[in-house]
Amino acid sequence: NNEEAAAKAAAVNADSGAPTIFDKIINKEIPSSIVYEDGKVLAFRDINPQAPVHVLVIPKFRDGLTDLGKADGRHEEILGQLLHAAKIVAEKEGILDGFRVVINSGPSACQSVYHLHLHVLGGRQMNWPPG
Ligand code: IU
Repeated sequence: NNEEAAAKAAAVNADSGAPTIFDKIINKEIPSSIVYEDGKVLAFRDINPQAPVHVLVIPKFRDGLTDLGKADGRHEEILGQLLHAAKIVAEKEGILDGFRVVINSGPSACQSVYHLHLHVLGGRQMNWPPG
């Protein structure tokens, strides 16, 4: 089932610090549907959307941020920029009335790509608690 698949992916991909597929998306070596981009941040549609709007917001320069659990003081500025970009994405996508921002950090959270990313989800009723 989906949960088992996610857990397996998380285990296989557990943080090695190696480049990820997101670097290829940043470098436009593989195509993506870009929603917002500036000098520091890229936002593109998730390939496996979990809601009518499902956009990933990532730093263009990972700088050790494989996951949020690796954040330290030097990342404060980019962390703020990522959250601000999430708001810009929500505005562009017309979901400012209600949207969710999720960060999966580490294997127990089923993180599968070790390049920090914010999920911006909306366009339907979001339920709580998440799984
Ligand atoms: P997670 O928080 O690490 O589990 O999220 C990774 C997301 O990246 C997940 O929702 C995938 O569908 C998504 N994704 C993608 O959009 N494009 C890709 O090429 C790959 C994963 I690999």
